[in-house]
Amino acid sequence: MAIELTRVEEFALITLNRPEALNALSFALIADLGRAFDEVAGSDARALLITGAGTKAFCAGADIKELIGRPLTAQKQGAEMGQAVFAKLDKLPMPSVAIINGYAFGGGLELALACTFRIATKNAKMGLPEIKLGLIPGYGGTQRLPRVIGEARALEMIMTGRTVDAEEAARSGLVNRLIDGEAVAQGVAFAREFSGYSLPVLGFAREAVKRALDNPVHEGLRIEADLSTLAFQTADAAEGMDAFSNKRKPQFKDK
Ligand code: CO8
Repeated sequence: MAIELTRVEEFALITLNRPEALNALSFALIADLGRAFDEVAGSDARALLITGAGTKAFCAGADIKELIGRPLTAQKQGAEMGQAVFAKLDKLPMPSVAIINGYAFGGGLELALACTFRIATKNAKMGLPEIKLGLIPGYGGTQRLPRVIGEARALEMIMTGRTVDAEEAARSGLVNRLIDGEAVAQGVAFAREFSGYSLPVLGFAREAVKRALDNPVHEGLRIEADLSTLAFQTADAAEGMDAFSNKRKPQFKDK
């Protein structure tokens, strides 16, 4: 397998494992990812962390060598297959964190964009360079990047194909923060900032924010009212408010 799915304490960890090709996304690797996302979805992991093997790259994008000379129908099916696999990641019941430990180009950045959060080492470099190959992104980049950094910045990255360094990525909101030290340990520390909260309630928060970007504000406010009422109905909400009143630490049970 070109990926490894392991456990780091309460978290699932996927490591893209083709360092000789800078962890490029072969179609076989994408299929492995799909199976791994299904396994993580059914597990008790509090979050999923994704990183790249080796010291150079998170992921250098789609495997360019596999794309050359493909018939159009196969190319379209390939894009749809990649999009469907990344949609599984986007819809996991637990949050996900891309730990960008080097290059994240093309499909590699698109994979990171399908995660809930992105953190990056200070040497990380990111971009959607497809235009330099005569292509455009096909695994969700044209849709998710503008939702993360806005239309103008997304168009600039996609139409110039330029590389963004870690500092710029943090300034533009492309990554949530920069990390120092052992990358997976930093990912664990980042995930612990939210992973003790109620998973279903975290899910309502993710859903409400995602829907904000697809709906006019009056619709979004209605969705927020519905989802915040659903959160209020959970046993975890009762526990959280009771713990506050009694000045004790809440014990959330994901119910
Ligand atoms: N695909 C296949 N092999 C790759 C890729 C890739 N994306 N990136 C790197 N490799 C391979 C290299 O060919 C090389 O292998 P070999 O030693 O056998 O020649 C090895 O990895 C190391 O790479 P480099 O020697 O190039 O390493 P450098 O440190 O000099 O450069 C870079 C690193 C800058 C990351 C450089 O490798 C690079 O520019 N890579 C390509 C980045 C890119 O253009 N990515 C976008 C790909 S297109 C895409 O992701 C979406 C397409 C649309 C999707 C729809 C599909 C159906």
